[in-house]
Amino acid sequence: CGLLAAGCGVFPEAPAQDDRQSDGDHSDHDAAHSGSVPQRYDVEVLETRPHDPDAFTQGFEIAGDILYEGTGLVGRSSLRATDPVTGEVLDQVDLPSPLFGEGITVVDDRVWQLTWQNNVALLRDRDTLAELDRFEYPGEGWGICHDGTRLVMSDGTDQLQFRDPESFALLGSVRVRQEGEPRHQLNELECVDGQVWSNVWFSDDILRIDPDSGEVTGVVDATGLLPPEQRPGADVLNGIAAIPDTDEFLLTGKHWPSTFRVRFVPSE
Ligand code: DDQ
Ligand code: CA
Repeated sequence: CGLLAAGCGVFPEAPAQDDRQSDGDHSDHDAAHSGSVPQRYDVEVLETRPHDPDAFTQGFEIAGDILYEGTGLVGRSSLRATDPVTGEVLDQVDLPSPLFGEGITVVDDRVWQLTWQNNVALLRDRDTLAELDRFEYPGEGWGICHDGTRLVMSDGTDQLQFRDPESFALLGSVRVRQEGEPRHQLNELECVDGQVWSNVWFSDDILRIDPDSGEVTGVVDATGLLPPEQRPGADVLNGIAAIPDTDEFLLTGKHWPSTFRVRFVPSE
């Protein structure tokens, strides 16, 4: 069984009991959880496409004909406009040191780009990628997506924050629970049809989260997506981009040489 697959026992990141109890909606007897067992999915690979292995992928999103990608690491962070099919970098702006780029999301003619521990979000022009403004926030920045109304942001904890897409003001937050247990280290995000998909750092799980309740309603097991011959030099899975008007996604990872066009298929 996979590390976090159903029936495999305790989650490695499971917190202390009192953390659970502070979330009053979830009692700790099994009956209360039985109605909220997430649907399990496997990954069906439809196509393998090139990806720049130098990219420490932190944000990944398709808007129009462009696959926008944010990269991290100090001195190597960027925002790129790429061709979603060939992976070719069509345009790129670099972040000045010491900024460490994180998630990105497109809102109309702008692009939001988070930073990891620099406490600043960059607002950019979508066409030129040029920086327009900066907004400060507390804590870390990990993933971000736009649900059509709000920004949804992860910060490495078990929470998702909701922010105003114009002012970046904090509107609220929700704690993410899988059968009553917190899921921490939520990373790259993708907003699709009112649901939020999230990578989990150092895990091959991709979660589908109901942003209203914080409930994990689906778990994709992406174990083995990157073939063994491509693993040397590659870091973790990170990068979910929904392909508009399909049920397909592009998935990649940090320093992965490939992007995979995939579909999530229920496993039972
Ligand atoms: N995060 O993307 C999961 C939020 C953080 C990734 C941090 C990776 C640190 C790498 C540091 C390398 C220094 C040479
Ligand atoms: Ca994404």
